[in-house]
Amino acid sequence: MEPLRLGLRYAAEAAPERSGAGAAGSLWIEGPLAPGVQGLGPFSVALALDAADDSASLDCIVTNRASATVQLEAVVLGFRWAAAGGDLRFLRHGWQSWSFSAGRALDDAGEPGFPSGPWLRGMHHALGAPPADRAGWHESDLVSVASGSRGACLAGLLECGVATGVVYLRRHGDDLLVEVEARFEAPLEPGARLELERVLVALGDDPSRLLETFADELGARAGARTGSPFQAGWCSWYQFFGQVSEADLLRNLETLGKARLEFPIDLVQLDDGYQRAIGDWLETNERFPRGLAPLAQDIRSAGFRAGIWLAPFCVVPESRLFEAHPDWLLRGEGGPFRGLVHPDWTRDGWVYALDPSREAVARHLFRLAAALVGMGFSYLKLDFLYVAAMQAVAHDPRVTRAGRLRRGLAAIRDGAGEETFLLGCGCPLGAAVGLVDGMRIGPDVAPNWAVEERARIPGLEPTLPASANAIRNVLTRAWMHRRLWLNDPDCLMVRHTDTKLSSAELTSLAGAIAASGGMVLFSDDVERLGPEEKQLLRDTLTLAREIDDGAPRGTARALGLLDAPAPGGLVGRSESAALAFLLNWEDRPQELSVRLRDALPTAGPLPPRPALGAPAFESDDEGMLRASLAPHGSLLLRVHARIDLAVFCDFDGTFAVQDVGSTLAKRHAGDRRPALWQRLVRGELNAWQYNMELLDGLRLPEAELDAFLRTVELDPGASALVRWCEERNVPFRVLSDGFDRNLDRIQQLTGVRFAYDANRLWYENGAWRIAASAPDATCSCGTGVCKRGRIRAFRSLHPGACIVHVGNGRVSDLCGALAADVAFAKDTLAEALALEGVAYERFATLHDVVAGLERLSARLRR
Ligand code: 9PG
Repeated sequence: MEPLRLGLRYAAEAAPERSGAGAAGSLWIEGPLAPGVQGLGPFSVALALDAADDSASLDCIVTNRASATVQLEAVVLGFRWAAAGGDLRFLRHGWQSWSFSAGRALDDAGEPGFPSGPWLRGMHHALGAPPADRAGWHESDLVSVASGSRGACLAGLLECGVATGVVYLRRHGDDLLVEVEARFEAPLEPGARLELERVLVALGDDPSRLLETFADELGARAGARTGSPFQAGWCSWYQFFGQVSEADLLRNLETLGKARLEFPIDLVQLDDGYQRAIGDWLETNERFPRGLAPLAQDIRSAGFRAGIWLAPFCVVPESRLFEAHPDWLLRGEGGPFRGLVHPDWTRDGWVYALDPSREAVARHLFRLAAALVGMGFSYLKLDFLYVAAMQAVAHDPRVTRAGRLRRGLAAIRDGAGEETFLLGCGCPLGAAVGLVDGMRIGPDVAPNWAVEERARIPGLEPTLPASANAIRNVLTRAWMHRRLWLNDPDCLMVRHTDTKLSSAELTSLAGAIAASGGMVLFSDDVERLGPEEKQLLRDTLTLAREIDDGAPRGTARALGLLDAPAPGGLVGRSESAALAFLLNWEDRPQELSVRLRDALPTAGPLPPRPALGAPAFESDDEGMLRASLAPHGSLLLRVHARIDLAVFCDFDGTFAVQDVGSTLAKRHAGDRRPALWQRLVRGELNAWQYNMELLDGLRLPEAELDAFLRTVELDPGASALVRWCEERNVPFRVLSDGFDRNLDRIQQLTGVRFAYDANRLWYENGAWRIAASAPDATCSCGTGVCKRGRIRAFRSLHPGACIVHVGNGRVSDLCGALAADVAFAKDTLAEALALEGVAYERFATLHDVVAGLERLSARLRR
């Protein structure tokens, strides 16, 4: 990659209403893209270049040297990729959640014209109209990667809420020209100094890997929030849409409570349809007679987290907010700016946008989020966020479009607090990193495969609600997961009624979600689901969680990322297996094949197993898999990786210093404990029955448990152990007779992620409830999670693996230690193993275990 040119787009006078690409009066000036300071027109530009072997980052500072304010539209950094090779394709990445993202041919035609005008184009592109001099260039928002016979090349802007990045690409003979436009679109006062976000360019072999590196860097710079536990829940939208009622929600809540052990979800989210008017989010309409607070309380007492949808920047004239604060809106030509058209939301269809560049608006957003959280909602789905960042006139023109979005989101984050899960939706991607916990990465799913005829709008088809559109982006944006946030692939639907989706299409949606390892919210009327539909739901939850489990970064990669019309599939990896998803995009049956070895080089000896009722398939000695797939049908295969070494580790007293369960029991059931302990010693109770007697029904306030969990410390070598395993692809799993909710919380508090098996814990009607998750009646351990059982199950899938168990207790760890090949032990486990005459390695901290594993793996390699 060669640096080529540095350009500036600007206008001599600040005129925000004219801001935008190639507006009349817009000037262009350029110089060489070279490190150091250069004068360009009224500006001085300082460029720092940090080049490594196959990547470079560029930081640019622009100062206005003139005596008048100038309008800086964009800073352009241009590069040449010499002799890029033939057959170039590139990722056309869209601006916001719903925008089209997929590969295209890098032909000479450039970005296709948009048939429905700049305003609608501006809904999905950073720019409503590209600069006139970009004719013939291809365009991509935030980042792009091009790939051909000679490798791949990435360019992007590490957006942090100042500028908006647009990448332009075009062929030039044998070369590829790539230019990153950092769109600033704001005035720069005399002497003012602007530090732009870093531009990253990189060369490599694999486009997915380059995008993962880009996301790693962006996530690190913008402080991405990637540590939330796996999200599993229910959402009202895709079953009830805008007509949802309180009765619908309560009915589903009740069914979900009864089916808690069948469907392991902990979130119930109310979507659009409850509010009095768009803008008045704290007031409900006649279908929600009791208002929001009692509903949040009902959801929480039933043992679920309460989630709610809102479009915090949207306002309609029917709202009290519009009436009270007409001055809070972004402005357009001759009136308030029209953010979008939505006939279900308002009489005349026009929806207006709040202007977060105003202090008062930021305060309002803060109070709104705080009020919802105060009612008991701990999950906010923030929708239609792009309206705040459209090309419109703001009260304070110095706040850029990305800055408006970021200010608004920051106010919501401050009001909601650190513990609330914020989901971005319809959201420009770059500027939201670091503020949201989850992000919708594609168009809406729908109970139909393709876009409905009546909903078509020329140019918008690939972004409109349709399951095929949603799946496309799940595949092309898989690299963002747990690098920028948790990916939300949008809802799973499993019903066969109230839908036009065929069985094959439903399963394809489920398979794409599962292999992506993203969030799983489902949207069906639960009591109407039949046994097969429930099975599909359960399996999808299990598989997606397995892919997401423990990995600090997303693992899923598209198969043929840049292929048209979309990637052929997706491979997600867990610590010991992979899920390969292969989709027939065609409207007719088709035979498809995939070479598994390319997708997963370390497949183990066991044959792949179909998941989610995948169709029959054939495989040959070369590792080629073939299947006949129905129209829009798919193949989902579970492939077990080849494993030489695996580590299972106890939690209480081993991975963590404290014993969570027994400390709680001591403190809060101290009076009952001695008698129960005697019964346990006498063999009248087994370990799980002891837990049930002690903890099930315990009336300890949630906040008190949380306060205790904050005091839990991990062993000093805990994160080193996890890292050691991660770096060597050694599966690591905590096996605990403790509880899922506590382990999730401790992971969040400590920032150390790990996969685990543990019992279920939830808070229902003011008391804690527990359920065993993997007991084994044939084992003498009597625990809720029999460690011998877990280890045997693993061994059956990975014959030949050397299995290590690490533990400290004689009750729950003994059967695990005996089932493993190598035992690390301390405390009563060490005593028990010594008594049995079983060899073990003694350890004091997990640092000792790391050292022991180092020796063990050296022996295994010999
Ligand atoms: C509620 C819905 C759901 C959904 C959101 C969002 O382009 N469009 O016309 C378009 C319409 C609706 C829409 C997205 C795009 O849905 O994604 O999950 O919350 O709002 O109104």
